[in-house]
Amino acid sequence: MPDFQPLIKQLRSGDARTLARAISMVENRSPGWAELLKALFPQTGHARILGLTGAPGAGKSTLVDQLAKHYRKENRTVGIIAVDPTSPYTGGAILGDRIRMQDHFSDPGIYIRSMATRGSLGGLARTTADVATVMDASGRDLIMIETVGVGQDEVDIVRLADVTVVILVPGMGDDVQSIKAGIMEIADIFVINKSDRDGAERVEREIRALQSLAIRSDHFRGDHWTPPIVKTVASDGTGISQLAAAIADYEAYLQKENLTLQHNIENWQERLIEMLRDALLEKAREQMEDGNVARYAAEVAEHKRDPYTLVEELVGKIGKADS
Ligand SMILES: Nc1nc2c(ncn2[C@@H]2O[C@H](COP(=O)(O)OP(=O)(O)OP(=O)(O)O)[C@@H](O)[C@H]2O)c(=O)[nH]1
Ligand SMILES: [Mg+2]
Repeated sequence: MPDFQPLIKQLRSGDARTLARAISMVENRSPGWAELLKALFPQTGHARILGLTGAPGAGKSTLVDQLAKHYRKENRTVGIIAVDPTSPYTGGAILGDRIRMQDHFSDPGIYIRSMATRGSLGGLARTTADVATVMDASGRDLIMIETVGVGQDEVDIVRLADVTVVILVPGMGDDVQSIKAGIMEIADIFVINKSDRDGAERVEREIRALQSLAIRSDHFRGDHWTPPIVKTVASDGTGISQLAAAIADYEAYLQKENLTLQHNIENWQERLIEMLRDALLEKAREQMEDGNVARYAAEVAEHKRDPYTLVEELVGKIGKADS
C-alpha cells in the first residue's frame, strides 16, 4: 500500500492544491484511489454535510455563497461541491458563479469544487460521496453540496447529507405541485428563495397544505420533525441568518433526540449497498471478457440459453474467483 501519510498531512494542513489533487484522484478513479480513501476514512466524520437542491436557476449557488459567507464569519471552514452545474465551465469556474464566488477566491477557508460528471466512473452519487469524504478528511467543518433537483441521482446525493434544504421559488407554473414528491419528502428545511417576487406567500401556503397531508413519519427518516419554511432573497442576503438558524435548530433537534447517529446509519446503509453493487458488477465484468456480454445477449435473444441460469452461473463464479 502506498504511503499516503505525507499527502494526508498536507491535506490536513488545509492546503487547497493538495485537496484538489486528492479529489481529482478519487473523482477520476486514478490508480490508488481506493487506497487513498481507506487511508482517509479514519480522519472523517467531523464535517457536517448540507445538501441543497432545487430547480435550475432557483438561486442555489447564490444561497450557498451567502451561507458560506455566514459560516466564515463564525470561523467555520467550508467546502462546496456543485454537482452537475447547469451552467458550463470556463477555466474551472462555473459561468454564473464566477463573479459571485470571486469574493472567496482569496479566502482559503472556502474551497469550491464543481463536478460535471453525469455518467461518471463511480456513478454520480457515489463519486460525490467520495469527494465529500476527501473534503471531510481535509478538515473542512462544513460541506455544502449543491445539486439540481431533477432525478434519482439528486435524491441519492442529498441522502448523503446531514441536513437537506429544498429550494423553491415563486411563480414556477404549478409551483409546489410540479416539484417531485421525492424531492418534497427529503426536505428537512424548505427555502422559498426570490421572495422579493410575487407569490412567495402562495408557495408557503402550498407547502403547508402538503405538509398537513403527509406526516413526517412517512419521511424517509421518520424523525417527526416538521420542516420549517424560510423565505430568502439570496441575491441581497435577506433571510440567510434565519436559514442558518433553521439549520442549527434541526441539528440541535437531531442531537436532542439522539438521531444523528441513526441518520448516519441510514445513510451508510444506502451507501454500502451501492458500493457492494459497484464492486460486484466490477468483478462480474472482469469475469466476462470483452464482447462476452454481447455474445450472451445474442444467445439469450435466440433462446439458446435462459438468462436466469446464466446470471446464476456468473454470480457463482465471482465468489469462487475471489476466494
Ligand atoms: N430576484 C432574485 N434573484 C435572485 C435571487 N437569488 C438568486 N437570484 C438570481 O437568480 C439567478 C440564478 O441564480 P443561481 O444562484 O445561479 O441559481 P442556481 O439555482 O444555482 O442555478 P443553476 O446552478 O444553474 O441551477 C441569478 O441571476 C441570481 O442573481 C433572489 O432571491 N431574488
Ligand atoms: Mg448553481
